[in-house]
Amino acid sequence: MSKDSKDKNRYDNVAAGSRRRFLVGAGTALGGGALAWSMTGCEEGTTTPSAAPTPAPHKGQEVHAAPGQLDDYYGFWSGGQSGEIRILGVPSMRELKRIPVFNRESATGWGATDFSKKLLGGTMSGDTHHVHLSYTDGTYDGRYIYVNDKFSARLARVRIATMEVDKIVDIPNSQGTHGIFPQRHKTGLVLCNSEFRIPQPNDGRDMDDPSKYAAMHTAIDGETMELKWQVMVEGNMDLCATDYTGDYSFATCYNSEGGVTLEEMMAADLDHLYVFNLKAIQAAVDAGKTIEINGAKVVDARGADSEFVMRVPVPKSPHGVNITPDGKYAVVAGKLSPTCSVVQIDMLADAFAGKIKPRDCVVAEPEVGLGPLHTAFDGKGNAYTSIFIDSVMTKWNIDTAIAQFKGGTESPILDKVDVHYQVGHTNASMSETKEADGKWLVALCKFSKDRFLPVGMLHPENDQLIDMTMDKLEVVHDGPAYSEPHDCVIVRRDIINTLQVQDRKDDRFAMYDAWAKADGIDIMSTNKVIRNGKKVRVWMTSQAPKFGMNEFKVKAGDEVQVIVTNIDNVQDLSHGFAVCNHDTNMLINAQDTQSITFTASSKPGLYWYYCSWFCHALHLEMRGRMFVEA
Ligand code: K7E
Ligand code: CUA
Repeated sequence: MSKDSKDKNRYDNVAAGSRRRFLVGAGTALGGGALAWSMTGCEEGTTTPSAAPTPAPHKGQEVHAAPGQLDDYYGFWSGGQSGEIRILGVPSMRELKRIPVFNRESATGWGATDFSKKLLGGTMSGDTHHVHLSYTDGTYDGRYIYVNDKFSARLARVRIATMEVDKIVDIPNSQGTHGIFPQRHKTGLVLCNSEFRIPQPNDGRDMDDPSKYAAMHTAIDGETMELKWQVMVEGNMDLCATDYTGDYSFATCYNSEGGVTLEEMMAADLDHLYVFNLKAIQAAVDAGKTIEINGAKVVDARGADSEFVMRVPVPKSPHGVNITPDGKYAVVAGKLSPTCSVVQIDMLADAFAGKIKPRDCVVAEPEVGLGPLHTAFDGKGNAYTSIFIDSVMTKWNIDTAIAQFKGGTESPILDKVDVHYQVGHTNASMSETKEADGKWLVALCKFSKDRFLPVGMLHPENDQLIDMTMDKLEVVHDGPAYSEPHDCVIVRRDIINTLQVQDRKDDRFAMYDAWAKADGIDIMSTNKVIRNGKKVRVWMTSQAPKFGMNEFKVKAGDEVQVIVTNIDNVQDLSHGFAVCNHDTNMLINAQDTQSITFTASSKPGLYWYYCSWFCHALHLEMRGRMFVEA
């Protein structure tokens, strides 16, 4: 038997055995067998590549982008523990750019420049899971990208015009900030879930008393990036969503048990979808009915349902929550239940009013496969759910699922396609807007196993592209990805408009302008060294292929700040500024200013500085001498 068919059999056996169980408990398929299988699917020791059979020619949309041909969509991928955001073209899946966010990046100097250091505050790593764009009137407005940091409970914003981070905010009273979602009716609040429950306040009290732990649903103003309020709940929160009207936000709660071990967290057969009533919360905040914890205004909504929070019971350890493009339903993926729960949003008001029970708002619960995680939509009434354990994408019809829940006999399941392997997030073109267009679906697979040349112990992940325009789903591209994108959004290209040269409108420029004013210089033309005790400030221009200054002098151990303005006014004419043997490099785009501060070597001598980004035929000559005097 070939290795492929052996693995296929093993997969079939595990999947078939697991499907018999409606709910998955600790120690059964997810706890033991299937997950363990997914980790050990390959034989031990070295592997040799064995390619899958060549697929039949694809009959759907054009996938390949020929040289010079532009993609129809931008894909914004989170970068997981790399701390970054990535931009891909879809459908070619070509990686176009990485935006450093919470990570220090050598190429651009992000995390080393003065501005980025100020934003990062010395925390130089991040775990980005969820990347979402700002909205106006139910669709993307092309202004901002928001992304979470799960490591250190932060929210960052990227200005789309520059594709650079312009704000980072710390989220207090939170650990494991995971699901985030901006409001969709306008650029309003960005809601952020803390996944890990902690004592409130977390100051050494109640450390080993989980009954006192709580989690925060936090509202950040998407315009100012300031903290507005927090709602404290007892259970942990995972994924986040907002409706299309500004009335509600949602959070899945997989640990309603309040457990602190795996077994405890998986005990209950029903957990919750938390529904947050944003107007009631805002009214309480406005009326001062909040407590203050570490400077945050906190609405305490622990325990029972109230005007602020309602708990809709759903099976079991739910993960993703996604809103249909028509705004009618929230689809909650069961994770440890092979079901998705469909919650009808316009029934929630009656449940808040006590006229019906929260569970009455669940209008469908189709069985979609083992380990459902996230759901995308085509805008035509169909849902596409990623199924982790089965390694499939399941296409199902929402109306048929609702009819089935009422007793109908037609199966809502329309198709299942194998993906390779263990898919986490999925998303589709414009899926999270009212303009969902049903063109391209991606499956972000956590494991790739035999799909690529072996590259050592850590394999790439596999971001697979699926054509969703035909009756049958068809995988049309394997996209190896470095660790570890969780989520992505796919955005029509006409929505994204970026600058070709810097417009100098970010907060950053106010900082440089203030320094320039203090030093009495013209930032766009002056080349000057200004000494202030042990501090030296160097103002310098750059214009291909020359820096405005061929040399400057400092003293050993000086604190040196170099501020470089790129006065080239040409698209893609970027320069770098690197100082030899000083761990110092930064990128300066056309018409941009960047600054970096470093300590001059304790060893007197000559240190060249040079342009580190290729800019001109005489790029190698674009350099100068820094003299470090004793
Ligand atoms: Cu499902 Cu962090 Cu969105 Cu990973 S989360 S998959
Ligand atoms: Cu300037 Cu290379």
